[in-house]
Amino acid sequence: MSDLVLAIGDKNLSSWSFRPWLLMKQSEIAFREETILLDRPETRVILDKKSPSGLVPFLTHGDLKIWDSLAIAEYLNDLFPEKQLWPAEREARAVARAVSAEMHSGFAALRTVWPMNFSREGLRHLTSGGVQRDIDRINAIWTQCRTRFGKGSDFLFGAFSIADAMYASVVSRFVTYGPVALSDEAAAYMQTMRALPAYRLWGEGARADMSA
Ligand SMILES: N[C@@H](CCC(=O)N[C@@H](CS)C(=O)NCC(=O)O)C(=O)O
Repeated sequence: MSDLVLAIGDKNLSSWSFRPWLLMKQSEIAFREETILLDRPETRVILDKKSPSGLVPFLTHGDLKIWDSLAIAEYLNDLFPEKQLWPAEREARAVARAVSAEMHSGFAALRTVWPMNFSREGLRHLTSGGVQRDIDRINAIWTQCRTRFGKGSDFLFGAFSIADAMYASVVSRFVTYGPVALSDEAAAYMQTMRALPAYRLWGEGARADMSA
């Protein structure tokens, strides 16, 4: 049994949990998952007791707890250097870190107005309040990364990387609230992500959470 335990929220809702979960599944890193259902009367007490930040996701490794999606990804990169979770080439790695940090700290309008609702499609499409600006910026990022670093491959930087995991919940939002206008490269990238076995597995979990 693996000594890594990833605590996550509901698969339908918890966009931050989705990122390290997808990274680990897609990179074939063995782990056990622990679900802490959000928005329940008992959620706050459980999170305050178990999670250093009071949020999910957090990763437990022995007596160490690492919280925050991007820090978890960095820790996994340190633990498993052979998996090359960041691109091997220096310039690609620098840009992959930049777009991952931008996702982590930005796109507030998209994240607020279009919250992840993984199992739903065709929800009302509001692009006010900065949402369209966020969509345009993400379209530019996906297009530029695919064109400059990911050409001839399926992902943003060639092989699947932390950057792809960081943008996975945007793919889900575009499905739920779209269609959105994307370049051919960005649209193809979305399809690649949606077809990943790990992405689909998360979707099955999201639908199961909904019917629980
Ligand atoms: N910056 C954090 C954000 C984590 C976060 O906001 N998690 C949400 C769920 S997606 C949460 O735990 N909310 C607690 C609650 O709803 O009570 C990360 O990257 O992991």
